[in-house]
Amino acid sequence: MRILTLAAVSALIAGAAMAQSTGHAGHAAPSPAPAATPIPTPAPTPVATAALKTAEGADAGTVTAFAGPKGTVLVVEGKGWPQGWHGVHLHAVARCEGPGFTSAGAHANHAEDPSPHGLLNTAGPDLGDLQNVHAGADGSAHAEVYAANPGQSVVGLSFLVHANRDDHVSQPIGGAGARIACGVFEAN
Ligand SMILES: [Cu+2]
Repeated sequence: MRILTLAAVSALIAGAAMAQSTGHAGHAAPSPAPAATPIPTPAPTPVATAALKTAEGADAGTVTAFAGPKGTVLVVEGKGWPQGWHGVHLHAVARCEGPGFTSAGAHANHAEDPSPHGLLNTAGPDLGDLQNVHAGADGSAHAEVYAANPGQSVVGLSFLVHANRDDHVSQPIGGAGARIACGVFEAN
């Protein structure tokens, strides 16, 4: 019976590995997959834009809306926001009058769809609910948030930025606090 030294075992393992890789290399190269039938994918074009203003009328950035089959992607480019997290929502009235922006009304479609507020509310969300957006120390915010509003246009709605983070559960606006910036969606 042979006694294998550790070195011999290592050599055997290495040899086996080499044989394996050689075997793989010996296989015929796989033929390229047949070209898939191209699915028409037009480049997304924005359907609406909202110019955000603070209560004092200062430029607070823009929100650009892209309509998908089951909802709307909103590209948020904020500026001059206080550092930290901010609740943002679609509000039902396309009117942004400072200082409190109460002119923008409640969340979109509260009246037609009485679901409670909150993306994480077991009975929610309402149709104006969106993900929070974070602003950096320089006041800029860059995010994409998604509104699950199939077939509904954001034109005729406003985009509201709140002072605080939305907890996605509590009523009526997740504790998001004051309305600090607002923009009306205009069709592109
Ligand atoms: Cu709101």
